[in-house]
Amino acid sequence: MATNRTFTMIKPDAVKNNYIGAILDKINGAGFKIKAMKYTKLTEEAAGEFYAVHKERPFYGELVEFMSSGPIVAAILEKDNAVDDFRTLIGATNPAESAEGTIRKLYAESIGANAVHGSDSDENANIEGSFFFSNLERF
Ligand code: 3AN
Repeated sequence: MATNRTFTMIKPDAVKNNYIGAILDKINGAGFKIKAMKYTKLTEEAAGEFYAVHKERPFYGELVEFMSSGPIVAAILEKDNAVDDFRTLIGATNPAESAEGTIRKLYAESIGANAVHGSDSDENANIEGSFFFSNLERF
């Protein structure tokens, strides 16, 4: 049963390339409401914890280093079928394989520096949102 919330980060590459505004515009234009948001920077330790599920994957070190390399925008988004619809909006992990018009196709640099994160399940959306936001920071 799908819930109506997902979690996203605008990653360091997209922040550095001045795409925050363009990406938020795509998100709102696709019908997502912002329920929580912050501009922040992950320490290496926090990035390692956030991506702990990928610990055994060969790109884990690179991923942690990249995600702690500069500021990000974290947000909780709301829409019917939020998790699946947001993953459709952002496109495939590798921007070379992302569909035309998707956020990663438009704004990502590479498979690692791929502009945005989107939760892959309702359970992870909840865990990831709670990693960044207290109940007092969600509206
Ligand atoms: P997605 O974010 O599309 O769900 P996952 O869960 O397979 O993709 O991977 C998590 C993150 O790890 C990706 N967003 C990407 O930044 C990074 N990543 C995935 N595959 C690679 C790879 N082959 N090389 C470097 N980074 C990768």
